[in-house]
Amino acid sequence: MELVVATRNKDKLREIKVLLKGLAVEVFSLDSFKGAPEVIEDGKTLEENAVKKAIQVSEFLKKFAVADDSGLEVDFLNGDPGVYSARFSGKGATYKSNNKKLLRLLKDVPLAKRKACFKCVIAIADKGRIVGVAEGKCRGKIGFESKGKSGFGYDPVFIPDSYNKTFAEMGTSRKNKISHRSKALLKAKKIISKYPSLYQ
Ligand code: ITT
Repeated sequence: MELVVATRNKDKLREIKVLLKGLAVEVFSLDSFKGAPEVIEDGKTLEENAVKKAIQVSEFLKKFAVADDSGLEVDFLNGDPGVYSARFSGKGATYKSNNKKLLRLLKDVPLAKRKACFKCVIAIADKGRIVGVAEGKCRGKIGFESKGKSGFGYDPVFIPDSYNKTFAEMGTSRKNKISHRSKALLKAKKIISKYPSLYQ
C-alpha cells in the first residue's frame, strides 16, 4: 500500500514521516510525482484546508493521501495567526519574519496573557474521497524571545505546557512525543490501519 504525504513543506514532511513509522505503508512525498496540483488554501478552517489538499492530491494521483493543515492560535490575538500561520507576515513570509511579527505584537504582554495552542488537522483521502479526519492540539505559551535551533516555524517561540523550554530547544524527538502533529497522526494511523482498501 502506497501513501502520499500531500505537503510541500519539507519540515512538516520530515516530522510526518517519522510519526507514520509502524504503519504498513510505503510513504511517498509530492516530490516523487511531477505535476501534482498546487492546492489553493482558501478555507476558513484548518479542517477545510486539510480536506481540500487531501482530496485534490489523492484524486490527481489516483492514490491514498494524507494532508496536514496546521497553525498556531494565540489567545491575546483572538486566535490569530491560526489558519494564516504560514503567511502571517505577508507575502514572502518566512519563519523568521513570522516569529518577529508575533513577538512584536506580544511585546510587553505579561506571561499570563501569552497563552497559545498549536493545532494540526490531518485529512486522509483515497482517490478523491475523504476517508477520515483527525485533529491534535498542544497548549502552551509564547516566549519573550526566539530560543533554540531545532524544528521549524514557530517552534523557537512556543513553550508547551509543563515545560520551560521551547519546542526548538527541546529537540524533535521530545517534540514528537507531545506535539499537535503527533496527537493527530496517532489518531490518523488508527483510521488508516482500519481502512479496508489497505488489505485489498
Ligand atoms: P503545506 O500546505 O504544503 O502542507 P504549509 O507550510 O503551507 O505547507 P500550513 O498551511 O499548514 O502548511 O501552514 C502551517 C504553518 O504553521 C507552517 O508554515 C508553520 O509556520 C506553522 N507550523 C505548523 N506546524 C508547526 C510546528 O509543528 N512547529 C512550528 N510551526 C508550525
